[in-house]
Amino acid sequence: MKKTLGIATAMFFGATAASQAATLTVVSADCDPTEAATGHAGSGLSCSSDPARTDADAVNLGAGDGDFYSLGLEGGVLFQLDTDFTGPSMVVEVTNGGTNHREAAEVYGSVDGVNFDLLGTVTNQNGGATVGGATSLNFSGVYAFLGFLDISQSYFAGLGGTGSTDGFDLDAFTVTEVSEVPLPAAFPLFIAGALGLGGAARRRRARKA
Ligand SMILES: [Ca+2]
Ligand SMILES: [Ca+2]
Ligand SMILES: [Ca+2]
Repeated sequence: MKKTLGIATAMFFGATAASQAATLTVVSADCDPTEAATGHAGSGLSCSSDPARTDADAVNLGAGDGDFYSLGLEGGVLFQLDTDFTGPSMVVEVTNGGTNHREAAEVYGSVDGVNFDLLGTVTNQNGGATVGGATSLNFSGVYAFLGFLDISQSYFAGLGGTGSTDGFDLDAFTVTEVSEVPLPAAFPLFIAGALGLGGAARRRRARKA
C-alpha cells in the first residue's frame, strides 16, 4: 500500500517512477573495511591491497566508469536498490590487460536480502583483455537486492588455476527497472475503493455510537 501511495503522489506532480534513477546501497562487502563484512584482507579472501579496489562504493549503476571493487577470492558483495528490478542486466568487469587474470562470479537476486536465487555466472572471458567488458544476464524474477560471489578459483580450476589475485573486479551493472505506475483506470478505482471503505467504517461507528 505504501508503494501505491508513493506512485500516486508522483503522478500528481507529473513524474513517474520510471523517470527517477534508481540508487544503489551497499549492504555488505567482504573486502570493504568500511562496510558490514564477513571477512577482510588476511581472512583468506585475498582482498586487494589497493585501497581503490576495496571501496564497494566504486560500483555504480549504469555504464562502467573505470572505478571498480575487487570481490576477493570467494568474497561477496550485496547491493540493495530502491526500486524493484528484473532482467536483462549487464555486468561490467575490469581486467587491465594480460591473458592470465581469469575471473568469474555468480550473480544472485533476492527479494528480502535473506533468500537468494542464482541468476547466472559472469566471467571475464577466460582472461582476455576486457577492460570495461560487459556480460549480459537474462532473468525474469523481480528483485530488490543483487549479490555477487566470486568463484574465480573453482570456475577456472580446470584451466590450471584462476590467475587472479583479488577476484572478480566489478565496475558497474545495469538492471531493468520494474515500472510500478498503475494503469490510469486503476487509479480512480483505488481512490473510490478507499473512500468507500472509509464511509463504511464511519457508518459502522455511527451505528455503534
Ligand atoms: Ca579483472
Ligand atoms: Ca581482479
Ligand atoms: Ca564503477
